[in-house]
Amino acid sequence: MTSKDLQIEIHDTVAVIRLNRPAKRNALSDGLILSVRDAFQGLPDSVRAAVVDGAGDHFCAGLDLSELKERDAGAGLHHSRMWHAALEAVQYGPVPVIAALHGAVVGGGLELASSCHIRVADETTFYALPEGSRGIFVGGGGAVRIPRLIGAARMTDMMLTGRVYNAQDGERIGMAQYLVPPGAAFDKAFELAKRVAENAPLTNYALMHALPRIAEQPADQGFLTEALMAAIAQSAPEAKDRVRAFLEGRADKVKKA
Ligand code: 1HE
Repeated sequence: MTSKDLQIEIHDTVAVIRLNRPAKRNALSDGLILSVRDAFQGLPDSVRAAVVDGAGDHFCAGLDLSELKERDAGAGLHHSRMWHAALEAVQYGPVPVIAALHGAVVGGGLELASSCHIRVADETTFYALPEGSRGIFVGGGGAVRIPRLIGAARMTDMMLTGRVYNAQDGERIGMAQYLVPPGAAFDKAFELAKRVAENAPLTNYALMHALPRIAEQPADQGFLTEALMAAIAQSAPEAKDRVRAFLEGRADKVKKA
C-alpha cells in the first residue's frame, strides 16, 4: 500500500523515505504505517541504504490518536502486530536505515526511530513516550527496542512521569548516535547513508541481521554465530578485493578522529 502521506525518492544507491503529513505532525495512521512497511519491502535492488525523515517541524507525533477507537482485545493485538510487521520491515529489511530526527520524536515516532540502525538528531529534537499519560502502552515494539537503547529504568521513568528528554540529553543517554545543529539532521543522515551504501553488502547484512541476534544470544552461542557470519562475510570476492586494495596501498587508512 502506498499513501500520499509517504514520499519515496531514490537517489542512486540511497532511498529517502519521508513522512509527509506535516499538518498532523506526521502522526502515523494505519495507512501510513502500512505504507512504511510496503516502502521497505518494495525497495529496488539498486538501493543500498535508506534515510527516514519527517516533513515539517517534527519528525513524528506517534500513533494517529484520531484512529484510536474502541478496540476489543483481539483487534488491539492485531493492530500492535501490524506495527511490529511494519517496523520489522525497517529493522530487518534489505538495507541499513538512518533516521534524521528533529522536533517531536514521540510515542510511535520514537518506536519508528528506534527500529532504524543509526539515529541523527538535530538540536530541536525532543523525545517522549506520552502513552503513559494517555492511558495506553507502547505497541510498536518500543518495549523491546527502547530499553536496548536507553535502559528499562529510563523508559519506565519516561512513561510513568511524562519526562521529556531534549536533544543533548537524548544523545547522552543513547537515543541518537549523532547530534547536529538545527536543520542539519537530513544532510548528515544522507551523507552517512551514502557512506554506508559503499560497504560490502554482506557486511551490512551481518550488522543488520546477525549482530542484534548475537547480542541477544548467550555468549557461547554468540561466539559461534559470530564465527559463522565472519566466515561467510570474508569468503565473498568483494572482501578479498577490499583487503587486497588496502595491502597494495590503494585503500584509505584509518585516520585519527
Ligand atoms: C495529531 C497527533 C497525533 C498532533 N494523532 N493527531 N502521540 C502523542 O500523544 C503526541 C500528541 N501530539 C503532541 O503532543 C503535539 O501535537 C506535538 C508536540 C507533536 C506537536 O505540537 P504542535 O503544537 O506543533 O502541534 P499541534 O497543534 O498539537 O497539532 C497540530 C495538529 O496535529 C492538530 O490537529 P488540528 O486538526 O487541530 O490542526 C493535532 O490534533 C494533530 N496531531 N499529534 C493525531 N498523535 C503503536 S502504539 C504507539 C502509541 C503512541 O504513539 S501514543 C502517543 C501519541
